[in-house]
Amino acid sequence: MAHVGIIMGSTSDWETMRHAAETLDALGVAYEAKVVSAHRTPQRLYDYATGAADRGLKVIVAGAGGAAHLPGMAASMTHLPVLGVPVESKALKGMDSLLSIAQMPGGIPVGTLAIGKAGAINAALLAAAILALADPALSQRLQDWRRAQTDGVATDPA
Ligand code: RP5
Repeated sequence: MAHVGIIMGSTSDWETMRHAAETLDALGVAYEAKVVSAHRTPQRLYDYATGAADRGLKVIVAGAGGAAHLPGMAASMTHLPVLGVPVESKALKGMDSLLSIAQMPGGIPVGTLAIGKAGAINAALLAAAILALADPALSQRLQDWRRAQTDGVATDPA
C-alpha cells in the first residue's frame, strides 16, 4: 500500500517530480504518482485530497509550477502533512511557484521545499523522515542513505 502520494499539476512536472519518486525508491518507501491539477481537474483534486487518508496515505508531496495552488488546495482538504515542491517555471524561474506555495495564510500549512530537483529530492527525504518516526526499519534505511551520502563526498575537488 502506498504511504506517500506524489501529485503534480501536469505531466510536464514529472521531469522534476520523478526525483522524489526515485528517492523514495532508493529508500524502499511505497508511493503512488498522479497528475492532479488544481485548475484543470478540480474534481480530481477534491476526490484525491478528501480520500487520501482513508486510502492509507500518510504524507502528500505536491509539485506545481506558476500559480502553484495545488499544494495549498490539497492541504485545505486533508489533515495529512503536505510537502510542496515549487516547479521551475519558464517565465519566472520558479519564484512564482515558490512564493505561491510558501506564502500560505496561517491555519493551513504546506511544508515548502526548494525550487526544482533539490526540492523534489528533499520532499521525499522529509516524507521518509516523517514515516520513519513510526517505522524503525525505515529510520535505519534513512540513516544508512545519509551515511552513504557522507561517505561519497570526496576530500579533493579533482
Ligand atoms: C501548472 O502549470 C503545472 O504544475 C505546471 O508546472 C505548469 C505548466 O503546466 P503545462 O502547461 O506544462 O501543462 O499547473
